[in-house]
Amino acid sequence: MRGLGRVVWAWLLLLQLAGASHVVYENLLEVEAAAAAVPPSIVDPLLRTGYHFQPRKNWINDPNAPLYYKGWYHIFYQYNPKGAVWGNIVWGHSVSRDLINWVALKPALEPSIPSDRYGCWSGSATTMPDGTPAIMYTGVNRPDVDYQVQNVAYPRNTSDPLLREWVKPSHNPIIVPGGGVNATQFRDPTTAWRAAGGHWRLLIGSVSGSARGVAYVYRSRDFRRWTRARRPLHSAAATGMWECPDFYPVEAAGRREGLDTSVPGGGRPRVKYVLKNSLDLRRYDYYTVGAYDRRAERYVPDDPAGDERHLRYDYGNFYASKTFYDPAKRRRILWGWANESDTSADDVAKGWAGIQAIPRTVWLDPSGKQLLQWPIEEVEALRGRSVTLKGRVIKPGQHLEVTGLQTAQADVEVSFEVPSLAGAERLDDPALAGDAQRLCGARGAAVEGGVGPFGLWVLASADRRERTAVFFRVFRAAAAGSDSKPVVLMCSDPTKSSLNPNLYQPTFAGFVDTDISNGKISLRTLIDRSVVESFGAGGKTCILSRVYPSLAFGKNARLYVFNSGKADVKVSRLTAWEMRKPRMNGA
Ligand SMILES: *[C@@H]1O[C@H](CO)[C@@H](O)[C@H](O)[C@H]1NC(C)=O
Ligand SMILES: *[C@@H]1O[C@H](CO)[C@@H](O)[C@H](O)[C@H]1NC(C)=O
Ligand SMILES: *[C@H]1O[C@@H](CO)[C@H](O)[C@@H](O)[C@@H]1NC(C)=O
Repeated sequence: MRGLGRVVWAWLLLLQLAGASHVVYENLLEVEAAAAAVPPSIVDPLLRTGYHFQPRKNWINDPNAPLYYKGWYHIFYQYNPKGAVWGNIVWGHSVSRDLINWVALKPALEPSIPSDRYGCWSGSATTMPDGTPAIMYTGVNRPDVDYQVQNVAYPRNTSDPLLREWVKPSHNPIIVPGGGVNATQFRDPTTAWRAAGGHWRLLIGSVSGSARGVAYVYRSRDFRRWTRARRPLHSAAATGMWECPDFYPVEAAGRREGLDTSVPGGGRPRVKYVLKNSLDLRRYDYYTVGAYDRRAERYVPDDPAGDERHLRYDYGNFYASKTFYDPAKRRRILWGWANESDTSADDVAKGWAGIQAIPRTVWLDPSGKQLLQWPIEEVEALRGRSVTLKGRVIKPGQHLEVTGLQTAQADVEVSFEVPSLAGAERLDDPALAGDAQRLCGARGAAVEGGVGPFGLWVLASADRRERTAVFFRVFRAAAAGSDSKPVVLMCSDPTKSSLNPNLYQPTFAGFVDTDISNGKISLRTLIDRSVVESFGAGGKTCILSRVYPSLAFGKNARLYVFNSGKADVKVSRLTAWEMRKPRMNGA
């Protein structure tokens, strides 16, 4: 609308200057017609998310120090109280009984002491033996250089379950760079864990030399004086700065129960460890599963090539994540930040930027090789009206609309069955075979395949000019003999998600390490106006995309199942639920 106004106004001005000539008037009509075809602004409030975490307005990034205390869940977040772009960062603070309905409190940490005067950056919470939480966070203490130190803060009143006030003791900063550590690349302390003799350990992310990512170990007896261990817990060449490291134990294969970060490791051979780093170079979160040698204070990934294999929590828009152990339900929960995919100018006009992905329960897959992730069960309390389809066969080139409910804000679970995998395409280009994102870029949702692409078109317009495709594609592995396992690719393709220009709309994709020889695979997608957050094969592969439809929003958003392969695909069962809006920080 604003665009149209500006163009017409410019032409009217020209008209006045030129005199009302016939030619100019004709041009004006043409310009007006062209402008009317420009889609509506992405500032529309119908594109603001309904049930994903965000403050009432302004910019957010990393989730910080998630914790549970006296019946309340707390989430802190990097927050700009003054606008919808990064800057003026403080620790926003919200509390919840159920991780779904949120109440915003005043910021918990703001620059106020010499060691955080120029920044209160990311950090983590650790529960002391007496049950009191402590927050460790990075402060910037110089105006000219981005010099990073680590500080601690404690609750002023431990009787207050909302932990409204935080105190920074005078012995801050408690960790300063030194001994060859790059002071401008030294941040994001982890939750501390207890080692032998009750001593504390924690990690700080850094980079050594130009590109070796490093997680340094610090030790303390009293949580006050910290010294760096001679060798880092782990490091890897060519990975760049390791932001927001996270390190935690998981129960061996298949047990969903979470473990406290300080779980005693001795005598528990069935405990594995996960090390996650947010790679500043790539802006995604990568993890490995491995063993923690407490004596040597070293972490060794099970897969020797793990640091290059690039397992990701999420193959889409998901960064700076952090887990915490929830003692109330004995599970480990993952929070991660998803930024916007529009322009900064759009964000300023909207007045907000950034959301947190739906909190996910994480546990180790029975294979022991990767994690599984699933939206916390509390999300299901938001489910409203639903529609179920059963046993519907989608023929090649066909699609099926799911009608009878609004789907701009919805939760969809589908079980697919492919009767025959015989027609699967051969995956013979080695450059694509090892790179899911490139493979999906080359064989997107619109490229006909053998088995697949099949899946969902979400946030689709009635004419389907706009649609975001979330889908699978099955390939026959090329090299290793005819009996090798079929390769399953999962993609989120937003290249047709909006008629609006200037959006960042990359195809995101990951391989799904699942045995599809019985033809079965499932998909769950949480749709939330400008978020499409998908979980393939029970949470083996997850992809979050941000999209801003110009037609397919509000009541106009439609949902379809599609099959653009050459083989039949059966929807054994599909249930879609409308999702209610929870209390969200007063918005
Ligand atoms: C501490 O918090 C409790 C519970 O909210 C409150 O009743 C008490 O007045 C607080 N004490 C102080 C000193 O603020
Ligand atoms: C520290 O890191 C920055 C950013 O990567 C780099 O420019 C600088 O050269 C590094 N300093 C040292 C002493 O390695
Ligand atoms: C999110 O925004 C896109 C588009 O601007 C950038 O390309 C990403 O790098 C960015 N992601 C993060 C984690 O900052």
